[in-house]
Amino acid sequence: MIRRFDFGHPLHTGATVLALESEKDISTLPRLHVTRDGESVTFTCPLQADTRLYGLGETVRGINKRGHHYRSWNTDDFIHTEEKESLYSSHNFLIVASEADCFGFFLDDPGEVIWHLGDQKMNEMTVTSVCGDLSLYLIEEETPAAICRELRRLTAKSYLPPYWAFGYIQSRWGYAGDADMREVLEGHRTRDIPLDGICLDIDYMDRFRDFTWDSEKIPDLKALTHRLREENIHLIPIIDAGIPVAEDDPTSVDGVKEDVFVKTADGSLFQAAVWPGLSYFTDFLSPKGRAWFGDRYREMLSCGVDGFWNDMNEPALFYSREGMQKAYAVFDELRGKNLDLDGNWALSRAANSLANSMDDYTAFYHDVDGRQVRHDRVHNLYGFGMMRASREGMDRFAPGQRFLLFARSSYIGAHRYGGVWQGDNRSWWSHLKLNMQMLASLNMCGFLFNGADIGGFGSDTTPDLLLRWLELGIFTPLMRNHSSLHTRDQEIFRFECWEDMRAILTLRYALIPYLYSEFMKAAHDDGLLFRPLAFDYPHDPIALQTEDQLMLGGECMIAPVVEPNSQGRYVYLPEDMLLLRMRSSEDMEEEKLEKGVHFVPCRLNEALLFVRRGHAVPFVASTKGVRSTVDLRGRELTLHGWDAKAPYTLYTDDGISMQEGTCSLLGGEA
Ligand code: MIG
Repeated sequence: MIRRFDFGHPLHTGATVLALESEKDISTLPRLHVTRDGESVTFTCPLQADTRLYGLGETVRGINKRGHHYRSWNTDDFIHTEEKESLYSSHNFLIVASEADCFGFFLDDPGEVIWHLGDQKMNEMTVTSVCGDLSLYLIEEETPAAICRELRRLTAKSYLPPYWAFGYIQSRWGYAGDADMREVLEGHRTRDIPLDGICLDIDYMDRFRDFTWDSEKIPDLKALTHRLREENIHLIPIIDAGIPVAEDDPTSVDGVKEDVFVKTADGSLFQAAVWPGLSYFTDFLSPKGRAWFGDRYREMLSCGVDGFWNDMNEPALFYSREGMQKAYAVFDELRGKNLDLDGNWALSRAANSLANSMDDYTAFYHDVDGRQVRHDRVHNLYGFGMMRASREGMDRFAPGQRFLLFARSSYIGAHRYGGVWQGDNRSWWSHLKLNMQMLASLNMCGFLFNGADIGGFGSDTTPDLLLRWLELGIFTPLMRNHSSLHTRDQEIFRFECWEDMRAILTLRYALIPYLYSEFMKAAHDDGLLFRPLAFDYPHDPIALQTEDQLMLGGECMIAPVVEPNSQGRYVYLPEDMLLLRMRSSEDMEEEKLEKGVHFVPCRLNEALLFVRRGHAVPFVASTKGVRSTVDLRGRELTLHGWDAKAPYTLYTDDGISMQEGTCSLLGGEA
């Protein structure tokens, strides 16, 4: 059951789709004690010793969020260390679960929200809405999974990616055009490493200008997409949020003419720098701004592009002129001085506070239902609006067709427009684990289609880390290897052990029918593709505490190795399961393991999957000659389960339209 409680004057954010009246008497809100301080509203709730807190989508730390504080404030911060309070998205959804009680709530508040989840007082949680204008949706259900299902009913069904988007995607900051595409294509195809997509990063653009491409690097975009498509590869260009301030840029000129950019209090166009230099920012909160931006995708779509990634949409701001003036004033004052501690601080603060500054975020306004609203009060909706704009543009271009779309910044509800990736992680083992844990939290918030940069974005990866990461990546809906400029080459074919990596990739392709099927079932039934063990085994004390294993679909569990130099790991089996120790789709061992704790050996070139007793997972019987998802068509499937009798319901459809698919029963009583 969902109940709505309004505070202050909530804005219409577009996050929810269910028409629910707010309850008149706020004092009937159970469990959460409300206090006010000026504009802000705080919700306080005691935490029992056994209370677990789930949700918050894209955040650092474990699956149980208790014991830390978070801040909903979409931020381009590329160093995701343990203490970070914000990443690129804000997902204000939390589940409070204990033996005695279980409820969840979604704060539809696009401004700043502070979450103290037992980090100040261990037995108390406080959640503060800084602006105090919000709708609180209280969800009361028996189980966390049922609460997540209700959230989805409130915020609509999941986005559906095309089938090919489950294929392996190769990306790198630096890929700019024909030559890079050829090199990546050949690197994979000549070694029979399967591949379905290649990303283009900002360097493909003409001077980082959205909706342009550098004619030297890409003389003919249509020809490029066609050439790649002949190899069953899809081209996935990046689109940034900012539009350059440039009179020779037709997009910019048109946007000014159409009056779609955000403005400052005096009515002038707001400007801040991103990659192309000073830029304008589309008002994604107004229908007019969204329609305009969405239509800009048209030209690339008509050249055959059918996948995009949206970046920099927190929005990230490098600096504004005003911010720069202030910094120069500080530098001028300090020039030539003998700086003591305070002086040093002042110097570095002046330089380091230029980007993403609150001064800039409070300097411009959005048009929300005809009202001018200052950006900071709706900050967390910007990426959501950009996703919505681009997706609606694609829908207008080709109604009923599925496109690949994933974005960096989002808000609850954006899961109906596209997927997300987890942003600029690093080639750190801790981020491999974080990747897995965030999978669970993002699923709870509706983002079934997600993944992290495999191998790590920043820092130099190592072959063992990449291998282990691929061994998790084969299960994630978005399976993209991406790395930063100035880091070591990270494509599979650059490594001495590429054959091991390729062998692991064959597992991905063997599992795509299962992953796709489970994804679509979760999307249609408002279920979760990945769940913490606690969701499925709520009365199992060990399952309640398991943070490094996840249930995947209805049939199985994953427990990837996330530590360096490990030849195996401890795995907790909440019930009897069939262990699949897999080196490739053609090379796996099966072992029946009983409920309990096991040390499971797992060499560097092996991935693990655990199938629940009484269930079966279908694999493509042979992936010989499979170079992309197209080659999976019509292949025979084999069921792997504890016993031969376990059936599996496979969901299939055309993979590209919105047409409903069919379910077929595989196996069963032979
Ligand atoms: O500020 O386009 O998260 O994936 O490669 C860096 C360059 C901008 C950040 C994205 C990353 C991408 C990079 N972008």
